[in-house]
Amino acid sequence: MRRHILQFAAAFVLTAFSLVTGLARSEEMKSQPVTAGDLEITSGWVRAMLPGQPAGGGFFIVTNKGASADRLISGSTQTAGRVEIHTMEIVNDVMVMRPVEGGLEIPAGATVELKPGGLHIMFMEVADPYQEGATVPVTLEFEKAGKVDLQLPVLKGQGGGMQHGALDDRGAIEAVLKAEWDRADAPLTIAPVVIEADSAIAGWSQEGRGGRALLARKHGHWAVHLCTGDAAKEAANLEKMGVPAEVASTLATRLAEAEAKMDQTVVALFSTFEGTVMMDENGGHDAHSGHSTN
Ligand SMILES: [Cu+2]
Repeated sequence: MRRHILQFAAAFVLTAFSLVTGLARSEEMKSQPVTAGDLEITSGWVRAMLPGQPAGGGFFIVTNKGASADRLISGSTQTAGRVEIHTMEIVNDVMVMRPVEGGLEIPAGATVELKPGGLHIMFMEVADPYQEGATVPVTLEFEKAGKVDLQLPVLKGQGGGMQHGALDDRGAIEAVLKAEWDRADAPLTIAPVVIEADSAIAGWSQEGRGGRALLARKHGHWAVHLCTGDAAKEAANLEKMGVPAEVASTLATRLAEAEAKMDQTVVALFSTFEGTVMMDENGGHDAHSGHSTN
């Protein structure tokens, strides 16, 4: 009885102050602590995905209370084709995600936080994008602690003081490109990504080749419209490709600014893509031949 009253009181307080304590409330909604050997995993959650988005991020905090290091080596879930461990860092003003090679070390006595904008697990090939309010069952595998089952609530991305809208779009665009072309033996590097309204241009490179992809957002879902090379640098060309005039000039300006800050040997790869390859509505099978054009 006493417990019920406390719960009611807690719920009331949380509701009454939800505007100012939004962050505390979402803390509350994250997964409960799970212990496995010397490890404790807390505050797990998965970011809600947009319709059609094929990949999404998952986050948690892991504390190693033992005297020796452990290592997160893999993850799996029935809800995704595969789970990868990623880092995200800003390189020349551009967010770059890459797999953590050899697993993620959890040093003795340390707490490692997977969080938006940093380390995360990435759910790839998600057939049914995760919706807020759902729960994603995930099995993590650690070198010493073994397999750990987690139930991660799906929450909206939250705070952190960064431009989350832009980051979410960038993440969605990277996910669309990676789902199509990234391979373990030929990692796809995506940078820069410039976005204006419902249009975006992403530079990509892979195995010494590269190009610029023009993406369009329809019904909240980014898709590759076409792959090209230098044609994407000119606003007039972007207009011919279907980008509205004001958007085309802004995109071209942003692209030039972003590329100017990059390693120019990478930018030079973008020019090696000859011609323009249109993608079909679903992201496109022709895309493969397009990207392997020398
Ligand atoms: Cu990732």
